[in-house]
Amino acid sequence: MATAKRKIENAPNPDGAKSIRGLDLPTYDGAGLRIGIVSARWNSVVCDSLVAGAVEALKSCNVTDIITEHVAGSYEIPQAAQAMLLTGHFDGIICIGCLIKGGTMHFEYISEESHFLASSFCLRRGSQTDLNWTTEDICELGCQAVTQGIMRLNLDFKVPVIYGILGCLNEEQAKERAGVDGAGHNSGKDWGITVVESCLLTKKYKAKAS
Ligand code: DLZ
Repeated sequence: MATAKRKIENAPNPDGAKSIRGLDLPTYDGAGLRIGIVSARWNSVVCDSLVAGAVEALKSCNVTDIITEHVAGSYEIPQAAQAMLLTGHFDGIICIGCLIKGGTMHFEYISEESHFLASSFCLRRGSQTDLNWTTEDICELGCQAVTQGIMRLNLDFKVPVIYGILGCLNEEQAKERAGVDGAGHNSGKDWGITVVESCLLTKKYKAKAS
């Protein structure tokens, strides 16, 4: 149940410009919920800050049963979350990772389905042969593979699996979205509140369905 009191600040528009965008963050009572966090160690300065933000938000919602696991990179996150979910212990999972575009085309490596995605980009562009990757394409490609894995888990396991994967063009952007060095806003806080909200909704409708 949402209460009027807010314990953590709302998430601003991630691009910093004045707009109506952003997430309203009420406080929920998540006492008794069992939450897993699976975080990548790639770009650990960013991911550690996101995990800390998520834990802070969970605790502000009275969640005490929090188990955090680490994997090497974002690519490993969906499978690790699946292993955790198979135990039946968790009411919800937060997946945390950070993909930063570097000087190489490495976002392609992270994509299990890169060929499928590459061809869908070709089709969208009306070209069969030349991808002409832009920075935005590459970022989108890497994120899409992880996104699809995480979405599958939501529907297969019928519990909330929160998408906490930052897709950033550079380190500065990543740090800002993780609140590193006091910059920007820590998105991990949003994900902590989001998982509680979604778990409570799931429990409410599961109770009605049974
Ligand atoms: C290999 C790689 C690269 C180049 N960049 C990132 C990144 O920016 N963010 C991230 O989470 N992981 C990265 N990885 C690692 C892959 O996710 C994965 O761990 C390896 O390809 C091994 O499967």
